[in-house]
Amino acid sequence: MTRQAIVAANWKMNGNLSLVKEMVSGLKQVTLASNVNVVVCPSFPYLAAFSAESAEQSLSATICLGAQNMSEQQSGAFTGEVSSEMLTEVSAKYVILGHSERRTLYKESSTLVASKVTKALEAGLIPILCIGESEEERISDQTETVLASQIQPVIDAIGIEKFSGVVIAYEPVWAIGTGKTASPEMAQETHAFIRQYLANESQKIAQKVPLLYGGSVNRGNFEQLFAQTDIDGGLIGGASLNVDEFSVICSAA
Ligand code: G2H
Repeated sequence: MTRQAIVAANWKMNGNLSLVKEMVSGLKQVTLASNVNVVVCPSFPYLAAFSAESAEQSLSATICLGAQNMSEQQSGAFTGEVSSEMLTEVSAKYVILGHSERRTLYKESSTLVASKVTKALEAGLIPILCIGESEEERISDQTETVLASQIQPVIDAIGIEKFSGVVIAYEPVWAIGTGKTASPEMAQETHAFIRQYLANESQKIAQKVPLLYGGSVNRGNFEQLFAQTDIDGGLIGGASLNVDEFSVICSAA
């Protein structure tokens, strides 16, 4: 079975209108393999601009827009929050949820993340559910327990069947923005565990869910990572701010 491959750009709190224009122009030159979707996730203020620029330059529909977070609430008095419907109105198709920076810096629990995944699916968005262990957790052999504790609340909230509409990004926290990358073998072993964890509920769904790797992916290491059996693409931070580097990764994915 050929799974959907995805290369997603997580700009975090970086970028500006110039980068939006440059990225759309750069990606317009890229030829993607037939099973690859590219997702660009700029900060909220640039979503509409990316959408408009994509339309103006007639960007391929396989290059999509994503947000970096959203509220689990529908609407109302939640100052500073952004709803799923606001995202769909500006043509976002994906939303990153539960990124480790949200979990650690903003204390988002796995239960809250599960509520956000539920809300995103209801709105027709594709959640990119981020999971990953810290360095201490890996050293103390807790990786699988931690990953299970991040996946299970989502299964409990949506049921395994609806997991067919979810993408998982495995991002070991110790590899994020540090320049340290998991070796391809280590990443494959962990991705295989994640797929098996889903397979314990449904083999069919487990084979369908795209599993992305994230954490200091760049033009020098992506090929070996993406060549692994259970790695279906990447969630890319720092290297996605460079149009040339990101384009190279997308075109070779
Ligand atoms: C991990 C990743 C993108 P970077 O956070 O989600 O960032 O590639 O800079 O490690």
